[in-house]
Amino acid sequence: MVKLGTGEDYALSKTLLVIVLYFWDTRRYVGAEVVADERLVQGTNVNLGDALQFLREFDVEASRICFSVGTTQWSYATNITDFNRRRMVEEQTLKAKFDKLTWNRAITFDWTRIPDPMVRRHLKFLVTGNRGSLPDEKYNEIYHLISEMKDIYTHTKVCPYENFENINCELELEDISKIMEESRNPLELAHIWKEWHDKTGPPMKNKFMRYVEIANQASKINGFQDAGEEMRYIYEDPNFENEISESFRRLQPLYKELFTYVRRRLLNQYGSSVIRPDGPLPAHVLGNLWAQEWSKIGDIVTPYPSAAKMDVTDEMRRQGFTPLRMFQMSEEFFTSLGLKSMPHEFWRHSMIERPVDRKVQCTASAWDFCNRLDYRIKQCTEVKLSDLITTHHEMAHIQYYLYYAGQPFLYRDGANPGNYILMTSFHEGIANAISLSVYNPTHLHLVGLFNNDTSNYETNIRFLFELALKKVAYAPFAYLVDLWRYEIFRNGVSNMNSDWWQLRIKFQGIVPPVLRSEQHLDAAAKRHIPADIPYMKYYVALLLEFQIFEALCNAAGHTGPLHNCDIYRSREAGRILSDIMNIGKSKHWKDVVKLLTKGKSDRISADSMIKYFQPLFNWLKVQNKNENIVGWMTNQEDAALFQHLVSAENNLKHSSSIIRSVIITLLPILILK
Ligand code: X8Z
Ligand code: ZN
Repeated sequence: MVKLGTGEDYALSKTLLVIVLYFWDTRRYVGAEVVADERLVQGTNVNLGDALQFLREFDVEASRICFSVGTTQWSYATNITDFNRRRMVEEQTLKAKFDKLTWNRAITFDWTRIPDPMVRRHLKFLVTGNRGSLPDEKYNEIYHLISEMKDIYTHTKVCPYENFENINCELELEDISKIMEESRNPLELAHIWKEWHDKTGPPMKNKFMRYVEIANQASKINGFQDAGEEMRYIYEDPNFENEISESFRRLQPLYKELFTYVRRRLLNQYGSSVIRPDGPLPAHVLGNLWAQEWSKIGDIVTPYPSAAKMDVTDEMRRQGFTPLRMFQMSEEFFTSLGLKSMPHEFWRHSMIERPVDRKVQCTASAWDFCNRLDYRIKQCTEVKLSDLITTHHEMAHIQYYLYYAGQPFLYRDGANPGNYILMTSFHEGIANAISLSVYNPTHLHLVGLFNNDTSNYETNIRFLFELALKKVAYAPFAYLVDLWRYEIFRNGVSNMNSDWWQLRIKFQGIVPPVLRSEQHLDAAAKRHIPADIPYMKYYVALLLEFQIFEALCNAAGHTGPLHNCDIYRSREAGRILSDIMNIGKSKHWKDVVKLLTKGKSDRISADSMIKYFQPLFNWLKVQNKNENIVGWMTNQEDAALFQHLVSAENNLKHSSSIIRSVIITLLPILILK
């Protein structure tokens, strides 16, 4: 089953894996060989009839399994009981067995020599991006390692600030995130930051090192230099890394302007004991545990606080909105574009409010049950603007499912996680492009929720600034997470933490608030690292979001600043959307971008994002004109914070301002632990 959103993924337990491996077809290596130029493990069968037969059987069985896994996952997510969990796990076991058997059968074909391009593409999808080539015990081992690292991440609890006896150390990630968003006490923030990073990374470090070793072994068997190269292979484009790095280079000036303005406002808030006027920013004061997006410090840094605010929650409540009305309004947005209504089953089975009688997982998500009938949203909707945006976002995923329903299973979604990386980027790109059209002065005015002057300059700058805290601030983080992983897979595990902070300081201008060493593994404080989930797809999705939005706005005949565009009621925009959604992943992503841009480009690019934020960019340049430096200057103190060879003593002697004060405050804790 396919589920997009913020839901949990359900790992198989260790016991399960043992069962799976027991069933695993040991004919795996029959006829398999590594072909250097085509890289992937493949066999010798080039019979088209055999391949078609195999793919037909695969399609039927994969859809059936997808439906049964989806049904039990849905039951569990909307009614958390032990019984439902057990049923879900049983179905997942069967799916895991099926996945392995599929891989075993797929590699008996020499897909590179099968004459039909569609069949070739299908077979290639079935053999790429998974570790099926490992011998059983190694496959088992890496699976366990990932599941143990995920367990450490999920079960980490930390002690609150000013709790010297270390009692009540029960803060979980949700509580921690809330403190990072809401606290304005830099010492409390540094404490929580340190607690989380100290309790996630170090216990995982050895496991992570072994994981790197086995992942690389699997990729080598598959014909790649290392696991990073295999991760990039999924993008089906040898020039992918260059294209992406070029897009990032283009975004950097905008990021640096935003960074510089935010630093000045943070300096006003916290003073020079916390913020150095020309330096990088410490990771703990940006309203997010990973400093990946900064929207939660809007109250400190957003300009023109008295300009009209786009948050129309109060107005929605005044007008008596309900969750059902929010869903109907979203549906009307899509039908106004000429897209599909939600099917009967959607209204019948979706969970659009938090039930009062049972425990559920509340994170919003959109579900495809793979039977071309059943599509649902799970959302504990509250009457507020952010939930209205989420409703449109999730419904855009359902539209995607509805449009590519006619494609074979593999073009709707891949049988293994590697394969749907780009699908995720397009899914998220489209859903967020729709969100841009809804969370927008023009649209909210048109639907009667925003009753202020939409052309007011300050209102527009304020709006763009708040969005930039989310989107522009996120770009370098989304870009660097996998750069780090590529580096580790390529160069080994000797300086992992200092490599991480070098990238953080280089691309984000972020330093740790307290001393770090090679005992730490701060990248592992982000879920996607222990969970083995690729991250570059989010960077691609970010760029695509704006590229798709601009293309839709052009089709809708929009003129004027891009951020004021609303595609509501544009059949032309709807046509582009349905054309690209229909394709699913049956074509190379470059063909989809070509279609989107009416043949003008086949590249992922930052141009649309820059265009969108251009008025803010101009405004920021004026605001920053008296700054000594736009961006950040690093010095030895910054590097000393994370370079393991530098002793804590040395570091303290040289460090200044914020860093020193935080270190001094935290040193007893550092030493005692
Ligand atoms: O991991 C997620 C989603 C699941 S795909 C919760 N996201 C990234 C993150 O949290 O870092 C969504 C945005 C980026
Ligand atoms: Zn989404």
